[in-house]
Amino acid sequence: MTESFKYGDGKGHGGELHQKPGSDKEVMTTAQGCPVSDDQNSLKGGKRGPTLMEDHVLREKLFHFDHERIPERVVHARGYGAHGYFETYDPIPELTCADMFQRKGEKTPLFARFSTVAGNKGSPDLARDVRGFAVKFYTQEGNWDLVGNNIPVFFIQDAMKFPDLIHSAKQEPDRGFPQAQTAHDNFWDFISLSPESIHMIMWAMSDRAIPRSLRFMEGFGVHTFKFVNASGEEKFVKFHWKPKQGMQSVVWNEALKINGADPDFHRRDLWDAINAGDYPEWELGVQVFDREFADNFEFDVLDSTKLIPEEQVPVQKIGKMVLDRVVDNFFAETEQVAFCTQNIVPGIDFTEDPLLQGRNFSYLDTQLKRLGGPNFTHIPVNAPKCPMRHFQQDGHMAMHNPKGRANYEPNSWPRGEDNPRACPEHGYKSTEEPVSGSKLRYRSETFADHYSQAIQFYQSQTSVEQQHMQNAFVFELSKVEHKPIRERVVSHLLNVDKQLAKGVAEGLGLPEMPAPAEAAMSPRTDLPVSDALSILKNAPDSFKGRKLGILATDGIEDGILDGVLKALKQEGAMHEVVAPTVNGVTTSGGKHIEGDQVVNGGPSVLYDAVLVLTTEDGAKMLAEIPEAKDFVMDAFAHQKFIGYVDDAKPLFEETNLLKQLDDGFIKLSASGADEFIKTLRQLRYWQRNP
Ligand code: HDD
Repeated sequence: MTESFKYGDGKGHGGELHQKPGSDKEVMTTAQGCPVSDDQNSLKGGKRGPTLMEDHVLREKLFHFDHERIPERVVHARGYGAHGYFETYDPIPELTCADMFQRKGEKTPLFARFSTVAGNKGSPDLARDVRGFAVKFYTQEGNWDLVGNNIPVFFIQDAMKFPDLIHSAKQEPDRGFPQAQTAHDNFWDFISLSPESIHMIMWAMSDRAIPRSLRFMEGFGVHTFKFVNASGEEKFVKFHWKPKQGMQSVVWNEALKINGADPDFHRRDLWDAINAGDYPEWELGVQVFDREFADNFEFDVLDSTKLIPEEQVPVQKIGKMVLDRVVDNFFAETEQVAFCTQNIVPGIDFTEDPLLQGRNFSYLDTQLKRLGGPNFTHIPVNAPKCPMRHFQQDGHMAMHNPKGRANYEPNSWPRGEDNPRACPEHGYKSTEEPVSGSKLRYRSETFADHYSQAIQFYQSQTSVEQQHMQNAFVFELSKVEHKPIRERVVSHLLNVDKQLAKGVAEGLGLPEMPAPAEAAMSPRTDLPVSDALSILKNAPDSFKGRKLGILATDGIEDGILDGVLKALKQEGAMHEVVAPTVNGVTTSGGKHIEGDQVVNGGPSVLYDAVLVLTTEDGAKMLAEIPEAKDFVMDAFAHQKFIGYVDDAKPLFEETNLLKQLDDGFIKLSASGADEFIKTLRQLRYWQRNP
């Protein structure tokens, strides 16, 4: 709904209207404004019908309902958005004349949308998938759309291959499944025949593809762009979003269970955090480098399957994004937002990256299909917040056609707001770039190294992360039915890491090791480890923004509960009480604590850590409930910290955990809450190997 016009406020198009008696603000009307007397019964000839064609209220209601859906996005259909602002740190006029970076502390409004790629609109949030990270900045010189992902590289080097990549990743066309997952033959067939995908596939099999929260992931512009300053000097730039909340992912078994327990896990988390005033923030960082660096860099900076390690070109933070407002209406904003990579502003320019050039066509084109006409820029979430003056007119759903007589150039009518002209001095100028050469379909030799950065990525992970990757390959390939495809993937892994390939081959029970895939260039094994590529090496030292699940029964000690809740609040963390009934529990002191979840509705996978707060009788009762047993056994298997009181032991005994109490179990006393929360800052007890 637009900001200026709300249905039924009587201000539609001509200011205040005279209100008829009885037509107060609560009276329902048709879309034409006619008051409705009954919206539950159709108009009939006789009490039992037939229904009359004359019923304009029924016809309008059904007509509109029949047309509620628009085509979902062909990729990134499942997404969630929020409003916020970008705050500029120090001005950077020496790098770019982009208006939003010129004034310290200035706030630029923005809309961000996060998404999974492969799944349809109703698919679960915790699919193993790349996450879209798209931001629309409403700058004073037009909208800038930075349409990135949570992974800094891409599967393919040329936009020509995009439809093939996506066809292979989505449901197989004959059977229409699997949904929202790449664990199937077509995807791995394509990957195994496209060595350029191997670097990205290492990322996709890493924990990056199963983030704990949209708030806990990095974002990347992926391509190399250009910054241009007022004197026309240009530099290359890569964009990074760094979450102030720190990075965190789930483990795969947890992801599978979250999808069942709460398919909306990520969107609910973002909604809850913003509504609770815990606004997520990301710093925008730039890697800026010149042509000389680009010419000497090991890889082609126009190749989107490569990154530039932060250790080689540091990330300079230039501002931060704060998401502080949820949408009023999901469809109006999140569904209708139309990101286009071609939306850039003076001070920023494209490079010849062939993936980016293809995207610039595809996004504009797709919005026409999705939103039904060329006037999607009139939809409030897409409309720039700066003045717009042009001669574009008419078309479907034109909400504001230009005023005045002039609608063509050149014209001799008086200049003014209604009769604008192009301005060579201040208008957008593409950077000058000499272009020559024969017309040809070609992949540059400088794009030919497909394994070196895959090796570097793998070597930069901790052993826990490497193990997760190996497990992910085994899981995905175990769903592939055609054995030669499995073998072909392992043949590529042999070029990345022999141990990894061996582990995957063993996990799949391959009868023999295939020969390594032929490589166009011999892979480099000497690229230095880049710590920035690991999640765990950069884990936050805080439980802020995380959630503790408290499994509670009647009669629990007030002192312990109060201490934990106080310490959580101090840390900026949240909690939920999981109780035998959703009515909650009564403490030994007689206090009533509301339940947030009932035991079979709040499994421990929904929480970052758990606490079992019970009495001996309570624990015995929990020991009889299968879901309560799963609660602690899953928390244990997912390497979570488990707080407990001595009385919880019958539940641990029943689940065989009593023999396995390790340092990830923390016994709580009335004074131990602060220590407990401090321990939770480590987020997982990785030493516990399931
Ligand atoms: Fe794309 C949507 C990110 C390559 C064609 N893409 C889309 C969205 C994101 C990305 C975040 C969702 C935007 C939203 O929330 O509405 N895409 C990327 C990244 C890429 C990339 C980071 C590589 C660096 N995409 C890419 C290529 C093409 C497309 C090469 C086509 C040549 N992408 C599309 C699209 C979508 C889209 C079909 C679907 C819906 C939409 O655009 O608005 O045009």
